[in-house]
Amino acid sequence: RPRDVFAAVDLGATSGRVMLGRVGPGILDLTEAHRFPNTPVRLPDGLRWDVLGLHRGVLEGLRAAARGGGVASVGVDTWGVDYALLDADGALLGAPYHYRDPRTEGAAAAVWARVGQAELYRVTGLQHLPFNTVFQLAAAAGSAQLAAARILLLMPDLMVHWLTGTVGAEETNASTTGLFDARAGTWSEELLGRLGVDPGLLPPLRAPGDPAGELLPHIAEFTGLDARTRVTTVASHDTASAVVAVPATGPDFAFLSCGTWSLAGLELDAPVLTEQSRDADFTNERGVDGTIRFLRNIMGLWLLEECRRTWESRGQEPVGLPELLALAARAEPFAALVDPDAPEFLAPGDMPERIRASCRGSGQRAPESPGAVVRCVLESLALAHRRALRQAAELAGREITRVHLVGGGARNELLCQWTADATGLPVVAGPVEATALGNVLVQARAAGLAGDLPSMRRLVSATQPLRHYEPRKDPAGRAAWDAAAARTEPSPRNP
Ligand code: LFR
Repeated sequence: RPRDVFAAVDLGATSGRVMLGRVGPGILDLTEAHRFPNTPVRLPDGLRWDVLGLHRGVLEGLRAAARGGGVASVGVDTWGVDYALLDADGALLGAPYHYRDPRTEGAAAAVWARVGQAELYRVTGLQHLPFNTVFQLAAAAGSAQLAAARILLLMPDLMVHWLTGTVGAEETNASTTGLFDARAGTWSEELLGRLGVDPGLLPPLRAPGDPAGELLPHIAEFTGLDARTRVTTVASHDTASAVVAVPATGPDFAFLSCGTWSLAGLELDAPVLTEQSRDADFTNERGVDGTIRFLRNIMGLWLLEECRRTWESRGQEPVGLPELLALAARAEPFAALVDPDAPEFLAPGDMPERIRASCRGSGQRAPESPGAVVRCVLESLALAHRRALRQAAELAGREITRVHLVGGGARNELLCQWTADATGLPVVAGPVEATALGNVLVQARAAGLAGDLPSMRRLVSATQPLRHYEPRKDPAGRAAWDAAAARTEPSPRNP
């Protein structure tokens, strides 16, 4: 069988999967080889990722992928910012922390004492998120673990290291650390020096499309993959892979990558590092081919997923998404709204109660029934999408004529319709599997089977099922969204 299949390992905050993609002229198909849960573990000293379990899931997935034969290459993407530390022997130093672990509280102040917040932004272009790698490292300062560390590997780079034995730092993900110079596209030696981070910890950069090595013999043996199977560097930050597979056919688009997070923004040629952009909490992350993903992180469907987990753990019904969405569709419109980005929503725990507390705190009636809570979450998210996209267009001096909503959220019809209504823009929803498709496309391109970004996007547009949502046009409907938008204020900037 010809070797024309690409295996995309895509690890998300709640599950991991190995997808198989085939690419050719007018062809882009994706099938799932294996899916497994990603369950964080709370240890006495914090919330950790089960990276050994993830590695096992990857291996089982690759073994399932090998059964059909023909796998030419493997690529790995995951969420951003989190890292593992290895010692001088290459051994893993403890289970990596989860970005939702609260140990970073107060760490930003230690960083800003050395490099002011405004200056940090001018170099890195990153929105202040308390869990950016730079703050996690500040929280770890002085620990025995950091003292023993010789290599820091971001999550996808760790998975690649365990498959190939090679070390590298893929640049789209390196750009989420807060240690990377957004303009130069390299680690910032200057920041590392001033923050006291050993530059030797950070591996050399790799770009999407670069070779990442061949499978280690025991991996080839366990999975049944041919020992010549390549591992290819992809846009290893999941959001960067998702943006590759945005099915845009023209330039004036905005993207909304909706999963655990909503990443709302624009693709630009150069970073926007202005004070206005910092004030509006916009981030400049690297995309493929030197592009910049100019976006805002919005708390996203985490709010809904965490509500469902809370209800499920109490044996409450319903927890199924279709049932909850049907209830939300019938609930009273705009009864209560929250700022999805309020810091109190970040950690795991009782989400319905935190939402109610936030509503009471802002003088609103707290949503009681599951339908009312879900309506509150989805309307609040749609309004956050509106605010972020309007600000992005203004800050970048660009016009937006349509919104591409990709990722799991594209299945959520209420979220798609309300995003169209709130923004007043047409929303093209899909593909749901944008991240895995972007992963596959970059591998296929390295093998000579795909072209530049616009042509990869045309292929996605021509082959993947998409749904179109038009914004409501009736004046009363539009006025209701405008009034709701006026009620929602952005959360106060972090101190
Ligand atoms: C999405 C994502 C976001 C990043 C967040 C934490 O999965 O990668 O882009 O801000 O997770 O890493």
